[in-house]
Amino acid sequence: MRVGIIGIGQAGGRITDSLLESVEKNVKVSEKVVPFSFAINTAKSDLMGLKRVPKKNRILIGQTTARGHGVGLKRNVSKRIIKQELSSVKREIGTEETYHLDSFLIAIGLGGGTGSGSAPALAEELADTYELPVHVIGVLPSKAEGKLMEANAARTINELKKVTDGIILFDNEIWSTDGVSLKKSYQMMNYELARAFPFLLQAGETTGKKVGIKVVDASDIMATLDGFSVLGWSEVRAPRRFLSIFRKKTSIDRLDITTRCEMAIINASARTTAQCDMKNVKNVLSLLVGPSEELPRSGIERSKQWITKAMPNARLRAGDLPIRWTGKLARSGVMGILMLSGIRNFPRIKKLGN
Ligand SMILES: Nc1nc2c(ncn2[C@@H]2O[C@H](COP(=O)(O)OP(=O)(O)OP(=O)(O)O)[C@@H](O)[C@H]2O)c(=O)[nH]1
Ligand SMILES: [Mg+2]
Repeated sequence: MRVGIIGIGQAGGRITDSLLESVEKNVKVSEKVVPFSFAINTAKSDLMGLKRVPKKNRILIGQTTARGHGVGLKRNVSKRIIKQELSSVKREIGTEETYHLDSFLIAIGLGGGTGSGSAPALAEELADTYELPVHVIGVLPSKAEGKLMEANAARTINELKKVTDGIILFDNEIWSTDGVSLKKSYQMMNYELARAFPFLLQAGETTGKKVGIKVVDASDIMATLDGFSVLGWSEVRAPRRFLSIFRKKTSIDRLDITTRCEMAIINASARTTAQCDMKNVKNVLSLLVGPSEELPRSGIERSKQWITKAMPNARLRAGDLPIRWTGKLARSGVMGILMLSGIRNFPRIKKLGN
């Protein structure tokens, strides 16, 4: 699956950087799944702090109004700015190879000013111009960030609902970490959000040598993403075969491979990017990732049974992606990924005043 990523504002830019890092580390030819990326901001320093988005694709907007310093949570200001600069932003995006794309993905902090104010107009324009689905990764502010951010988030969600094909939510309220610097906390959250992303994209590109028992493709991912969505992933490591006689066995060691697959999916459901009631889920996409010997048919079947029971009202699309882990994960193990979608009644969004 091929996605063009556009991050707007501070959160959007950083999340785009994290998604790119995750893709570069896990996909052989990263341009195949993410042909291009952009970062758009009213704050110059945010753009300069990025590492992966190509320099030529970092666009500073609103120079006469914001003077390179951001809009200080004022959505109306960034709305005016994007209105004036939409055609030049569009021209920049048009210089990239958009022909083979499956969709656009816009990343923003819902509670800020720049990303939240400009994403709806840009999303609408992209959908009209390219006739491609436009999805949004939207970060919900933590409660401690205050009423203004919550009000911004509520307004942004209302506007995005009308012009996009779906919003993937990430809730800072449940994922931020106390006792570390804000920078570190953002890094940890962005890692969490980006970790499973390359495997979802790869699953949608069935060109690899190894093909799973059951393949999910780009159209399955698109059909699943509808309305509000959340993502969850977890890794269950296999025991070390040769060293295991010297070590005390842990409960994980005793799990057989079928149970490890099921565990990976159950754990993924408990670690979603925002809280939701599983009874309200309309579409589920599940993906088991790992070396093919770790992905037995029985494991896939068992995890499907669990999902059907836990989410009785959902349509399930399930698949597996055989890969060899590299780097730190060189040890064997399985990753379970869940995309839960079509969710109504998000407790957190209700509280924002929607
Ligand atoms: N998860 C996550 N949240 C972030 C990150 N950076 C900022 N945020 C959150 O994003 C929201 C603020 O949005 P920003 O993206 O900073 O705002 P902006 O679009 O740059 O707009 P202005 O700064 O007002 O011009 C707050 O809820 C922050 O906690 C990040 O790297 N990761
Ligand atoms: Mg900013």
